[in-house]
Amino acid sequence: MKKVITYGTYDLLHYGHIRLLERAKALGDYLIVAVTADDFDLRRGKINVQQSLAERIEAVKNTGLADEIIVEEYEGQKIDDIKRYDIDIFTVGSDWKGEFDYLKDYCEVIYLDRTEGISSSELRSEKRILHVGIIGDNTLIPKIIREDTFVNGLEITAICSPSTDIINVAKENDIRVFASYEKMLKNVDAVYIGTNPDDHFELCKKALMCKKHVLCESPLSMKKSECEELHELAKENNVILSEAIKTAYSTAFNRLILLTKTGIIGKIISIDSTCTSLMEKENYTNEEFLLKQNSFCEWGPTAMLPIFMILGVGYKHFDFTTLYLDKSKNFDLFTKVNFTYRDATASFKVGKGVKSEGELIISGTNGYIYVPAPWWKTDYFEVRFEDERNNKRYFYQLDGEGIRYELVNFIKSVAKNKNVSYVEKNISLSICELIEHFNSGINVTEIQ
Ligand code: C2G
Repeated sequence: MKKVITYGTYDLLHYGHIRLLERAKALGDYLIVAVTADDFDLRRGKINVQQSLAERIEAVKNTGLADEIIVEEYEGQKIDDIKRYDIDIFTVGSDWKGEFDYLKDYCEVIYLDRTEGISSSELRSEKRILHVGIIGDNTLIPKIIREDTFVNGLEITAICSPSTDIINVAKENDIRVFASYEKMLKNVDAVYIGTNPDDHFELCKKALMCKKHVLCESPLSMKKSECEELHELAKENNVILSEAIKTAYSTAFNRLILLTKTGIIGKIISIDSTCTSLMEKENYTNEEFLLKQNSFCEWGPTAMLPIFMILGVGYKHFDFTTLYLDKSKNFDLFTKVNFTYRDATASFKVGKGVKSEGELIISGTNGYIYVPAPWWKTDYFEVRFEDERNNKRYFYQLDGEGIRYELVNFIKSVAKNKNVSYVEKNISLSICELIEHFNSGINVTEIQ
């Protein structure tokens, strides 16, 4: 019996796929189709796959052409499969010509002509493209413009920014520059807001009232009540309001959160996170410091994220210890926050005038998870136990610091007309609430 194997994603199964499967089947007596797992597709840069693995397998099954379906999960698996299933012929479309010649050491390799004029990418892009305008001058904007090129279904078409550097990047990318936010809103379907957080509320409000979808850097506002108002406005106007914290979309971070829920380190008793980026004091005047985001606003949302995602937002007590830049108390050089929960404790440290190790430690009754600095853009973490022989290391790919998946998630929310953001509404509200307490000086102890 001649055994044939072929591989593919088979997203939105179409005529081109079916023709390939028919010809693959005709090459032998038994056809194995390997469908790529979501993780494997992510690792090889296919991030816009629309259907789940289960749906794609179902579609291949329904063709009736596969005698057996397997899942492709790792680099190098093809060699394993060919040996394990005793394969005679490996085949794929001619778009891969030459790529799999190394398999000739194990079986015959045949490239079948690709069917012209149809592809999953075309089918995906037939869905409406979301035109996004950017407002602001934060350092993430050039990264967002770059990451946009990897994401189907979303195009950055407009920008409104006080920064000439950002305007230049926009011009290089053929993005239309607007002097007025209101005018820009009329020309887009959605906005990304990356301004000073003091302006987030007003800018979000304007966009939502014009029925534009919003992706806004965290915090959405300086007050919890305003944050609530924004979520309500999004609902009333039937548009998406999504809070941007890129770490929430990093694969390693997501897997870590899921892992804590499996009980691998027992009951979680303590979480400690640290985020700092030093602005050396001798290089800036106090006026220059005050023009920037303070430590709490810039780093607080990221530092709080693992605490709120794992322990929830129902803490019983909180307090702040802060070192301010000057008497205005508008800029905290360093802040340490303690939370007490009924059954756990947590703390985070943020600083732009103090440097520390940017690590995340989650301590449990059986062991702990250690994420090395800078934990907020990590591709790696370790689960550690008393008996170090049981320690486990986890590695994941981090594309675009999480921004790429943040954009993909935003289009998914818009397409589904349902907010599937990883920063849920209760977390969004709690971030604003804590910032409001801090700015009002509630439970703040100042150090000098
Ligand atoms: N195909 C084709 N004609 C098209 C589109 C796709 O013949 N118009 C073929 C591809 O060449 C491939 C198969 O259909 O052999 C599945 O295509 P995809 O789902 O796009 O998967 P691909 O990314 O090509 O995966 O490591 C190799 C991969 O697993 C192949």
